[in-house]
Amino acid sequence: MQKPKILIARAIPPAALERLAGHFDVEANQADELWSRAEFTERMSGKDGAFTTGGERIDAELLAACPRLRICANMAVGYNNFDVPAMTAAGVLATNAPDVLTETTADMGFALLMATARRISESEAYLRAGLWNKWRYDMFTGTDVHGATLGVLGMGRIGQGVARRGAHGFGMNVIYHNRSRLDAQTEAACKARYVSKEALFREADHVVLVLPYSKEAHHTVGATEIGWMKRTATLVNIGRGGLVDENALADALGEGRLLGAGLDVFEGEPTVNPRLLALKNVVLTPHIASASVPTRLAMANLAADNLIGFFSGAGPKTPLNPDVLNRRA
Ligand code: 8YV
Repeated sequence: MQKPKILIARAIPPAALERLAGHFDVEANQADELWSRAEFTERMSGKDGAFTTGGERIDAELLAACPRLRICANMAVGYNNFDVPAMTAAGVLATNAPDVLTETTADMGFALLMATARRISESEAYLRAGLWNKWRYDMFTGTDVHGATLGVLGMGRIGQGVARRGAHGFGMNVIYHNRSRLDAQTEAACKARYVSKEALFREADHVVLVLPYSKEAHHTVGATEIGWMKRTATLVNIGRGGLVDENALADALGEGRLLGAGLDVFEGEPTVNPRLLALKNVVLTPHIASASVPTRLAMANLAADNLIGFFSGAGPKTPLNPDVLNRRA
């Protein structure tokens, strides 16, 4: 029997590629070329399945060009690159890669929070530039993390991980806002109190954004929300760049209306708004929140499990539109 044909859109850990090659007729991209939309569509057109990362857009237009396609497995928990309703309509299964990256990503949220509050990047740049010639009482004085109020916007698995770190590790007073309130047991485990969005921005000393991106969530944090924040507060974004109006943020950071920001994701990434690059009080990292060696391997293996499970009949582990499976059954 012919093996299903799959496209692996980007370079992936070799161990995951080896597994996939054992099950499928694989077209890989270990050279990690960035294909144009036309080239990606062309390569996808004869495939039964695809291994995608967060960057490949799967929408009605692409699906129309790929009549054989039955599954796209994303190596990311976020799936704003998928038009899930269009995939469901086309009978194409969508899967993502949740859970395996929760703690690693929460670690990074906390790392950015600390680096921002304690001005780590700015002070390191100063030292490396050879400018450090004496101690001063107010040199790079930042703000405290321990005992401060942590506001988590988006209290899914990763948000809860950030909240637990703050509450249990740093004695923080944790408040959160989410589309729906968590059950009492989960709130207790995170020692977190539910507040309105406005109260979160007004009360928090450190705000961490961990909500998924959708059109409705575009610029969740704009001039109004930033205006609610304390001048001594920090903002961390490990969700998606589009959640924040970067120009409003740059205005506030530049005018001293906010102490600092820690950003792992950007509206036009990998291009970064030059206004952010020019500011000292912002810590910038290139979308690496899930980037530990074991976690990236686990994410790739979960995407591979989804492809292998789907085609073997055992079933995918983390389907986003399981209706597609029921329809096929
Ligand atoms: C990925 C992420 O590394 O999982 C997500 O949603 O943002 C990151 O962990 C990125 O999307 C590339 O796949």
